[in-house]
Formats: sequence, structure tokens, C-alpha cells
Amino acid sequence: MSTNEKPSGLNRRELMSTPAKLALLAGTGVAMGGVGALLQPVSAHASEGPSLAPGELDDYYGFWSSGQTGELRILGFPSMRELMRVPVFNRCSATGWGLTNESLKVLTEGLLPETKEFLAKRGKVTYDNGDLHHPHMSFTDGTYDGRYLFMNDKANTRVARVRCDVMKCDKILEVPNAHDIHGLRPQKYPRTGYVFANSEHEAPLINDGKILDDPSQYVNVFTAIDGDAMEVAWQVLVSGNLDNCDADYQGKYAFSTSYNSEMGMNLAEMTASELDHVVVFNIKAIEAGIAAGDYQDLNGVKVLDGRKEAKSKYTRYVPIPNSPHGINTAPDGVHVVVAGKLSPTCSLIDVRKLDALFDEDADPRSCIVAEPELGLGPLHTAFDGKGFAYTTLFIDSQIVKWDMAKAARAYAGEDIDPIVSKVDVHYQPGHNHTTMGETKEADGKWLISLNKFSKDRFINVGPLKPENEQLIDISTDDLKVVHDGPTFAEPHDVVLVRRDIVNPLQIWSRDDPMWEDARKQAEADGVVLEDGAEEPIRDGNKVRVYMYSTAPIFSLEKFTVRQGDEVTVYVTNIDDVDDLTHGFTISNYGVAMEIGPQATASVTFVADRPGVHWFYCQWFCHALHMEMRGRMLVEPRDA
Ligand code: CUK
Ligand code: CUA
Repeated sequence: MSTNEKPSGLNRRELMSTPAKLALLAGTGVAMGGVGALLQPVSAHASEGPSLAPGELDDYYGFWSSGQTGELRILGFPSMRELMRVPVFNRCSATGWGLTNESLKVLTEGLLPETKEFLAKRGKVTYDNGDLHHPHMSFTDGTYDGRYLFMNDKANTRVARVRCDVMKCDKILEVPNAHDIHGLRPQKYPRTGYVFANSEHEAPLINDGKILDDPSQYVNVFTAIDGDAMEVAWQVLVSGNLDNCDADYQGKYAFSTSYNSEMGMNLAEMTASELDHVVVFNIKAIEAGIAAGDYQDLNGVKVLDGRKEAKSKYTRYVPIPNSPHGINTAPDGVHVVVAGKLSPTCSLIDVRKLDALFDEDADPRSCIVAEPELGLGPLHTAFDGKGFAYTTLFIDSQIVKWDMAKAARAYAGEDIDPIVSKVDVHYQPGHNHTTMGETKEADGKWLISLNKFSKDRFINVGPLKPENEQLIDISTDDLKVVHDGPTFAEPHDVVLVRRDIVNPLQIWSRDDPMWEDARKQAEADGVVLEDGAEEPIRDGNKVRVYMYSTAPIFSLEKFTVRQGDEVTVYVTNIDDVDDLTHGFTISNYGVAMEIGPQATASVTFVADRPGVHWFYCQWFCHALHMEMRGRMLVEPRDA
């Protein structure tokens, strides 16, 4: 989230009705730590950081988002060593993501027809950018199952899936009727199942350019995606915008925060109400509504009406102070923490009280069992599985550890303080996450705080600074920051998954569906991919070149095409040795791709530059790697 903009054109006094609003909206960047009396000494134990000796392995996989960089990152945790980058919505010079036919299929097949048309007019087949905020692993029975990671693209309204067996993206879906997918969480129980995705920005239902200033005609949608088929299962129309979401451990409800229940169109309007809301989605009622035909078809999607005024059996609106942001279900399976953002409070929902919300005259806040005041700018909450919650305080630049049971007792009237301790972070944290913390197997060992600002923390690299992600030992009450981890723009969220749950392959299986199209084309051409072909196969002005690679050679040392030919090169890496990746780059043709052991990759380009062009392996693979090269001759058209 960005809370660092100047509220231009606004009467500031209108915005200053609470201290939190004042601090948040008038903020000029970095609040220099908190001033609470409960501060723990910071960095006193920095030398006790989690050092792994060379060759030692981490206990957890960290799957990091990268915000506007558009990729997924894999870090070893707790060492926080970056292990891999998985291109998703972005382009990747190393692997050819966005250049190869295999990646272009993933990047284009899920786009809506009108998007394809829009892009084609700009000479493009897909978007070049993405804004990946929320990576989450698939669940079975309340814990991670190591099958998939799902993630959103806020910039271009997409949801992507990464296969955990090869750590490559295999599906990207553009969500119709939505405007900017932001909050995303998988169903936890009985399995994923659904992937729930929030549309962040409200828009006219029929968005054809005829409506601008009539907010009564603006709606927003909540989307359930079938995570196996990667298709939209259903959508629900809602009132207000949608920010973050989560699901319960019972398979009955999903819930989303809304910071703009006002349906405001500018900052003053969006922050006007002291109370916004959480929308509760009744999954069984929605499925029954679909079965009963209580929906409209909108761009091929079954859309139910769950707007506030409709008072449907599909949704309930729980009033929450003020512009709530993060929403996180606790590993106890019962509690859900909603962070107030502009309110210094978190609201604790008890999911056992949600059934009663759907009774006719229920008090919409009857599911709230605590509302502790924690500090300024609460954004996201993580859990240790021992009854404690850890909430980021953006404005205070702190993490606050608090006791959920004590908070409930205080709400019931007891004179008791739920806050256990606070620790300074550097600076202004957004998300935080604990090891296995969003599963029923939360283990309470480590917390990571994803801080939006790092100024003065590292040697200066110019006006653009890294983020700073801090590792905190939560095995004792005395929270200790033990490591600073700078990162490039801009991880929002992370999941920390026990190592035994994730079991990727060492080398590709030759049967992998990733190059299904290449396999079919080779069959049609009478070629076996692993054998390559000695001569290019010509089909009008389309030319297909098949080769294999085995260190340190390509099976073809040269091939000839004609200027203007549309050339497709298929390279199959027949090496079956761990870590023996080859590459294929053609100089001055803008062509490069990665070919992992036992993989096939292909790239298509128009050979419009005559002459000799060397192709070479760009992945250092052998003592004779530099010699792993060959020539493409492009004969001039008039020859
Ligand atoms: S949002 Cu970025 S700090 Cu997109 Cu999960 Cu809260
Ligand atoms: Cu193959 Cu370098």
C-alpha cells in the first residue's frame, strides 16, 4: 500500500479528525521509530543472527512477492539468502520469460478478448508489467500442501499460478468484471479449491465510458477462482471497495476488508467515515445460489448480488473502524484479526459467531470479540500458534505482540492489558509473516517484517532505496531483530513454508506439459525433439529448426534461413545432470532462453537481418561453455 502521498488539493483539517489519520495522511516518509514505553532494545543481539555455515541448508522456503517488479522470489529462510527468481508478470532477460513460445502461451492464453484486441493495437501480445502483492501456497486440510503458489497482479487484474514441482508459472488468468486484483488467499479447508481474489477498485458495472461521476452505479466484485482449472468459478457483487481477504479453517466463510465503504472517489471522501466494513462471504449459500440460478451472466461469469442494499443471504457487512487493511485468520481456527489502519485498533472476529450474523435481525458487530488499541497504523498480523498475534504498526514503525485471549477479556470488561511487547523496525512495516503462520501448523519460531523504507540503514545507492526486511526471533517474549535484509522493489507479502513440504524436481520430466505444443509440432514434422533435425523444416515462409544441446555443444553447428522467414528454434537439453542448464541466445536478434536439464524451449522470430549471426549458450555449463555456439546464416531475400 502507498500511504506516503501528499493529500493534494485537500483541506488538511478535514483529514485530521483522529491522531492516526493525522500521522498517516500528513506523513512525509519515515516515522523514526515508536515512542512507546514498551520498547525492547533493538539490535543488541544482532551478532546472534541466524548464520548458516557454507553448505548448510535452511529450514524454510520463503516465497516472496516483488510488487511492481512482477516476479516471485524464493529465499532460504531464516538465512534470507535469495535462491531464485521466478518470472511471472514481468519479463526476464535470463530465462526468456516473455520471449519463448512456452512463456508467451502462459502470458496470453488467459487474457480477455478485449484485452488482446487492446494490446494488439499497441503491437503487443501481452502486458509487460505486473504488480504482484500476495503469493500464497495451496492448502489441504488447513496447512500447506506443496502443490501450487497463487498470486495476484494488481496492475492488470490477473491471478497467476506457479507449479511447485518446477517453480515455473503455468497459468495466468485475467479476471473479468474486476478492476485490479489485490487481496488474494486460497481456501484453507478442505483444500484449495477456491482461490479468493478481491477487486480493489470500484467501477461502473457496465464500464463503457458513459459513467464517471455517479458512484451509485459503481460496484465491485469478489471472485472465487477454481485453483485446479484456473477458471473463474463465481463472483459476488459487493458495496465498497475490497482490500485484503482471508478464509476460515472450516470451509464456510471468506472475508474481505473494505477501506472505502463510502464509495468515495477522492481521498477526503474515502476516509470520511469512522466505520468501514469487512464483508463476510457465505460460501455454502453462494454455491446454493448458483445451483438455484440466482445469478446474472456477466462476460461469461456467474455473478450473484451481495451488495449491502440487496440484504442477500450471500454476504454480511461487519462495521469496522477505520479504513481496515489486513485481515488474517489465526491458527487456532477461530479468530480473525482485522487491522484498522487509520484506527489504532485491531478488531478480533470469532468465526463461530458468523452463522448468527446471517439471522434476520442480528447485530452486525456481534461477531467482534475484541478491539484492542495497539498503536498507530496497524496493517497486517501474523501468529505463532500459541495465542499471540504480531501486528505491524506502519506509523509507529513497530511490531506489537499481543495476547488474543487477554484482548477478548479486556473487551468483556476486565482491566487487563493485552499488549505483551513492542519492537522497533526500520522503517514503516507493511506485511509481516511468521513461519507456517497462516496455517494450523504455525510454529512460533520466526517473524519477518517487510518494511517499506530503509533510509540510513544501508550505504547509499542513490535516490531509489531498497526496502528493508527484518528477521525477528519470536521464540521468546523479548522480540529480537536479528537480521536486516534489503530487497529490490517491492515485496509486499511472503509465506514461510517448512522445507519438508516443498519437494521440487531436480531435472524436468520429458513428459512435462510445458512444451506440449513443441512436442505436437515435432510429431507433425516427423521429428523427435531429443534427436533434433539436421536441416530446417520449411513450411512456406515458416521455418522450424530443431536441435538438442549437451554440454558443450548444440547438435547443429549451423543452419540457414532466408531473410523474412518466420523462424522457430526448438532446443531440447538432453543433459540429465542436476544443475546443467543451457541457454540459447542469438546475437543481435533479441533472442534468449533458458533450457533446463531435460527441458525443451522454443522461440519464434522473423529473420529480417541478413548475414551470419552467432548463437551461443548463455548459461555457464562447461569448461568449453564459451565454445558452445553455432551460426545462423540469413540469406538476403533477393539472393
Ligand atoms: S497490501 Cu502492501 S502492505 Cu497489497 Cu497486502 Cu498491505
Ligand atoms: Cu551450455 Cu553454456
